[in-house]
Amino acid sequence: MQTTILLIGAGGQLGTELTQGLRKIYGSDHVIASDIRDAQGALKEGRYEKMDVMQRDKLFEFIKKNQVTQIYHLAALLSATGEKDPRWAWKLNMESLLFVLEAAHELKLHKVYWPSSIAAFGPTTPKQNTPQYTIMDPTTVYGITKLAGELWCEYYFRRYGVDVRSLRYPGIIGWKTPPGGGTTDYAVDIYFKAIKEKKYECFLSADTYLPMMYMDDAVKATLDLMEAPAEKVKIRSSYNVGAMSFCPAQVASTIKRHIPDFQISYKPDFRQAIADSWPKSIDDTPARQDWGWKHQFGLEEMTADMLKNLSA
Ligand code: AKB
Repeated sequence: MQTTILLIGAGGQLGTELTQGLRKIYGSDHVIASDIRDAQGALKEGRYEKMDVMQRDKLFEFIKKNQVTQIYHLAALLSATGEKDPRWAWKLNMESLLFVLEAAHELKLHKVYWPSSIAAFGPTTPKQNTPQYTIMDPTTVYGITKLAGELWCEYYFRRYGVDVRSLRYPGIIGWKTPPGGGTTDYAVDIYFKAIKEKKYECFLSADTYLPMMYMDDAVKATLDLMEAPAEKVKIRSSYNVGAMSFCPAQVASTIKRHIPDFQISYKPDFRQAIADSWPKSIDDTPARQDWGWKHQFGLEEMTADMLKNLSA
């Protein structure tokens, strides 16, 4: 049977770029982007379905009708927006994952991808080089859904043999689509504002270190994991993946080397407590050993690429 991939939540920051990456590999006819909203930008250039993942029957019907073989399920409320409506964040993030896992089992899909996050860790997790296996005590509803979701993925793999794969993303930084409601969003906003206004007011304090990754690396990590032979994917909850770790003051001084009159000020809000509960850097040895994960971008290379693309 040929491969047909459905991306759910494709209109988001990562979904838009993953759709483009998958279309390059499998061809536009074999990749269906979907989201609750109408298609935007590059998503219009291929197959697109306006779809609400919470409508289980319609989702199942669509999968059958289109002979979908793989799902990338990216729809979720992130850490900051989740705190505004915890009950809805729980319902959307958990029920949609269960619908996708049930579909994978009942309709015999070949593979499922679901993203976890550093938000699955918490205040008593070791903060430096956070290991793959350690204390996980998330404080946000988003983090709770990520930890529970990881356990559900592993359960479906062990009990039903569903080939489900997952990564614990750090903050992801890209220039094509703005992020939507996360705590790491400052690291994207700062570049947009540096170009437009030459100044930025940051909602985290100057020395808040967090693990981060450039979009190109995030897409590469996801595709590398999904293309790896099943026997190499030894962790079926979710893999730690790292690339770099920095704080707002470091991004600001890197930007200043390109835009000397750039100014940053700090006004921490409720997102500070969320950031303080997360790891500062990640140990991703199992991902590197099992399926060869290797990042390419550090802060300097990413800053040069972000500013070049945003200016253009
Ligand atoms: C967020 O900040 O909520 C996300 C994440 C780290 O999962 N970017």
